[in-house]
Amino acid sequence: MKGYYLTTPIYYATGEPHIGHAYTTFLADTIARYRRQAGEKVRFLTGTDEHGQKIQEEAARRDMEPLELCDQMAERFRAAWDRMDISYDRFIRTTEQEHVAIVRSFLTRLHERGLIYEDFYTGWYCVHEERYWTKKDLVDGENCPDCGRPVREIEEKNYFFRMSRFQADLIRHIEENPDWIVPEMRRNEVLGFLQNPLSDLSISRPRTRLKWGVPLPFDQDHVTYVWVDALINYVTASEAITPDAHPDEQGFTDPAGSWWPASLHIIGKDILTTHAVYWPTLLMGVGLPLPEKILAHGWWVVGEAKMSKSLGNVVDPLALEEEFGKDAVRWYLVREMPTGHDASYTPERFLARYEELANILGNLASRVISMVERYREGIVPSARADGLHEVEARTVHRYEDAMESLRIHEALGGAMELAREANGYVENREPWAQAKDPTRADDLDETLATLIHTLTILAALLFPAMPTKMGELSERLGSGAAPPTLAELATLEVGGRTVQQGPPLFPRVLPGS
Ligand code: ME8
Repeated sequence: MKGYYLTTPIYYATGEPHIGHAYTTFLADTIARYRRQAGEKVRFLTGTDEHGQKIQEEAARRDMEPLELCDQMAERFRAAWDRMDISYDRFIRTTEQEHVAIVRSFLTRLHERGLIYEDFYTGWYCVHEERYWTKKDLVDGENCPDCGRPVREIEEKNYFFRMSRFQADLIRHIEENPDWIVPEMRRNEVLGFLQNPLSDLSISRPRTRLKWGVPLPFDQDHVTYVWVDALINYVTASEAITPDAHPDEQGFTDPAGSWWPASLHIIGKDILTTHAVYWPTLLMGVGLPLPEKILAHGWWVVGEAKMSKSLGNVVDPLALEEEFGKDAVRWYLVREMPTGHDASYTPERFLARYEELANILGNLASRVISMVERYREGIVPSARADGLHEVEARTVHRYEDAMESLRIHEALGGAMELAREANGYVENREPWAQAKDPTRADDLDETLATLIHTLTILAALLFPAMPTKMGELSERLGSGAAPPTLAELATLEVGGRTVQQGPPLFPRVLPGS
């Protein structure tokens, strides 16, 4: 049954989706659609992270029950993704019964394998980041080094997972699999972190302090640390383990027949340690195979500033969607950020990327279709269509290579270059002049057939990133709502198709209009 199983982080059910969440989710959706287009069986997972202190406190602040808040926020995320055409196959919520049962059997298995012990913990805790710090980590002796908020000093009994036992195995795995964490700088970051002795991981919180979580199966007075609970979501949704399975049962020893292991975890660089250190060691602890790849992408800032509620500069993808349409937002985010690196959102860059769609791609489609209508009554001539053959072949080849290596921005940028070349071809061939001269009818046929050929390829390459508009384009080109697969492009014939003009694919928008 195994096909391509890819995941996004499950987002905290405390705030509204913003362009950071949207970016990760668009990237995942683009990859999922690319894989499906290639004929692979795909499982695409996203969802919400609903336990822990952060949720408990946010619910109290809003005078709500935690579950009420989670119900509301899970719906917001789901609605946002539906509006943006996200083709997820499963939306998981960590408060689901099934997930809770699997967290408990995961922990029972670790416990029965002697990998969990009790100890006292003294240290500093950041509620916002849901993590412990030692004194030396703190900024100015009292603030979280990640988010800058004040930490709390606590002393309590915790259960610990013997993470340190797996340090050597993890280092070996990373060294033997150079592409396991991409990009390389993130892999180096993890290897650097692993140069210091790995401590054991606190996996519980006393219920006296935190009620909102999954009770430990072996001590009801403690709940599971939210990160352990959250990471297990990837296994829950893989259907490797049935909720009522005994922890010695098959799923843990042989996940064949399920979606596990994940083909790709897509995350932001902020949660690299949890995914590249906690998660693989926990999996080693229960005996499950490790995910095949982790892509840790970069960070969106707004102008020069960190995006934050307190600065009031959080960019709402739904507001952009309302103004420019979903595909323009998807395009901007995935095309603008070099996969793996940081990027800065500015309204000017957004407009520049939008204009690229309108002036290069949209304009090409509209002028070519209108010439086929005007000069050939809307029927694509059955003529040679290889006027741009070389650049098309090169683009498809590079596109595939970039998609396979997860340089998604590069794949999209390459396709846009092909559209630019096609515009240049129109200028060179001057079809309007060819149309005026009856002796050049064959030339005109060739020009038009070539351009429709190229546009059909563009619709296919850009479909994973912009499914609505490229589906529309494909229909206008007479290829049906689903553009051809990459394999089909090699033998693409466009002669005889009927094309049809429609309203501009990317209407010109005046700033602030
Ligand atoms: O960390 N730039 O959830 P979260 C780029 N629940 N990506 C960003 C971003 C930004 N400015 N801001 C957020 C959690 N993201 C945990 C995850 S997984 C088992 C548990 C994206 O709501 C990016 O993918 O804080 C980042 O890793 C994620 O949102 C964090 O979402």
